Amino acid sequence: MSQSVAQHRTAPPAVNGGRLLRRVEKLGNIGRDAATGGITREGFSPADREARAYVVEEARAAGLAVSVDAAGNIIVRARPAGTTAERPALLMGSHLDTVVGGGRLDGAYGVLAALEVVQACAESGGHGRYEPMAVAFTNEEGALFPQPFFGSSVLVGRLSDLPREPLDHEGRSLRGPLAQAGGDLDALGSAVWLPESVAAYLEIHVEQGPVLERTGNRIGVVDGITGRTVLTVEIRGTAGHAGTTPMTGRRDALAAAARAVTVVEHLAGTRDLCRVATVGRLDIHPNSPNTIADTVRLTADLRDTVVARMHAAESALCEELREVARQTGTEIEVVARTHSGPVSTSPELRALIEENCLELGVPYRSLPSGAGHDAQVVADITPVAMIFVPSIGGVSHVPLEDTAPADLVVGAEVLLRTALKAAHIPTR
Ligand code: HGY
Ligand code: MN
Ligand code: MN
Repeated sequence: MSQSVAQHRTAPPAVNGGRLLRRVEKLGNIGRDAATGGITREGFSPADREARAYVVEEARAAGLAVSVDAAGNIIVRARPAGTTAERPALLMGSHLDTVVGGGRLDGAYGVLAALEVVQACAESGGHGRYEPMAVAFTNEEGALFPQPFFGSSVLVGRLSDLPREPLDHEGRSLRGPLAQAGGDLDALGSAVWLPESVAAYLEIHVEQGPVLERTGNRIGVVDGITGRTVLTVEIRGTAGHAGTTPMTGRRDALAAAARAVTVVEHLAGTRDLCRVATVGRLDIHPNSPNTIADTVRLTADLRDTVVARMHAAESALCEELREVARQTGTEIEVVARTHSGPVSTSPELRALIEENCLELGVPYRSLPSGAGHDAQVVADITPVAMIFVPSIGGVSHVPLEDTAPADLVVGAEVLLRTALKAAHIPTR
């Protein structure tokens, strides 16, 4: 082993399972609804800030160096920048924000497992060719501000994909909430990383599906991540009295929205133009029982692993919406679009994950991800890999989302060993 690869070696890094599970438990109480158990920490909300503060506090208490970039991403490393020879990062992470009423592991587990790996490396003192770092990306879900993958998009430099003034669903600016998270909308360029500054990106995540549980595997080696298009559609009609306005001549935005929701469902259903298609959010104005709605905003979430199918589904949707507008006398406009392409993960990193599963005697299998992840954005600048752990009952984005504690710990162990091998740091 050359001196440059391993210096000041003490015991090799090891995951502290108890510490990881305690942090998962604590973080799982932030933004939690006592009645339903659901977690609501929309990106840049007060609950999201509370979760971020907890992770920063834990990292600093562990003696790690913490910084927050202009996108609000939290970066954790063993030493402050400049105190060791700058080496490319072996980046690991995920997100702390959640959907409304979601689970306590989606994203959070990946951030805490990455923190555990960086802390274990710092405690062991091992050095390698790359520097293990943890990142908590901002606004992966896009629950409040509909710019999903905000933090990872900035990190890879996709600034032109983002609106100049990002607004939430009610039209409020991101500027203030981003500043409260330590970011700066006018300095996003300072948060962009050059490809040569990252050697690889690893993300561990709950599967959010049934495959691992059904097939008796404890680790999922993700081979590809689905593409995803999210359209925000605005339907404009005319408000009126529900009792005195004749049916003929109405421009009922909610009746038009009802047709639009069915159109979206058929894209993936009867028409099989894409794998899945969902309208998950509907904002109605004035949302009054005895008033005809004049404005409705809805989100259409289309997914597939084939880019051409995503494009076909999107154009079919726009064509059908023009027809709905004609039939209902409303105006229908796509007011925002976000596209995340499907990506394949790195075969070399996948091989390392499989090697570690064999060494640990942990059953594993490869599988695609139907969920989107920051990894598919970070793939713009570096090879990526994802490790899944089983979701009990295959559910996610709901309060019942859960994973066996032993699976959370073994997943972190696989992440640690993969990071060490990828960073050329000797393992046990
Ligand atoms: O929607 C997704 O696939 C992810 O949870 N952001
Ligand atoms: Mn999610
Ligand atoms: Mn997630």
